[in-house]
Amino acid sequence: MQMEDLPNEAKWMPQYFNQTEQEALVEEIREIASKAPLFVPRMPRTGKPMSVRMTNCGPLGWVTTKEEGYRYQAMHPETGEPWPDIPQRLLTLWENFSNYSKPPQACLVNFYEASAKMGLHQDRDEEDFDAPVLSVSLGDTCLFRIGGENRKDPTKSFKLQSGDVMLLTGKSRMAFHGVDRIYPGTSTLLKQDGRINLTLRRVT
Ligand code: MD3
Ligand code: FE
Repeated sequence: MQMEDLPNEAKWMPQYFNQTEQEALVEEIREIASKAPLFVPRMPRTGKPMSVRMTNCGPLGWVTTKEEGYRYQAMHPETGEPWPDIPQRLLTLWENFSNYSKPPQACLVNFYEASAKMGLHQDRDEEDFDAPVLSVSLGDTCLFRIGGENRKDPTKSFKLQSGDVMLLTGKSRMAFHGVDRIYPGTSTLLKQDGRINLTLRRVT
């Protein structure tokens, strides 16, 4: 398997999941979204909608609303139901690559339509910054950008394709990162244009 080093100790495993595994993952995500529907995340205070839609699986899920802002919680913000379980193949991925003793507590599912993006940000709503973040890309290719711990640090851009896995560990855990664009029509994995990103995390 090829594993590429990115700045600040991030690791990139292009095409880690093969076509069959990607199809199985999409089916598992569909089942999750049927129980825990995609919701529109809203910026704290302004209530401005983000362009991605989200859901979660695992004991905790990341949510954001105008009134209560960014947080992890055990229930879906609209249905009030607990999140579905994290699929076994993602728990196995975490066991194989996280180098962390405890299992992930949250798996955020981001769905990007062709026009969606995610601005440069840091992930800092977790209490445990020692645990890595593991990310899986499915569907259309995107242009991903990662920098350093300060917003002004230089960034590096590259394309993430369906089946790619990234491990954010060490200094990269606090790196600014974002998704600048989606390239619609670059994958036939999903029934529609768009991209799914899964992030596995430890929260507490
Ligand atoms: C670098 N997701 O959910 S995945 C996010 O493609 C998020 O949906 C993007 O940023 C996406 O917070 C990027 C790659 C990723 C995930 C978490 C990171 C990169 C990261 C945490 C720290 C540093
Ligand atoms: Fe992030």
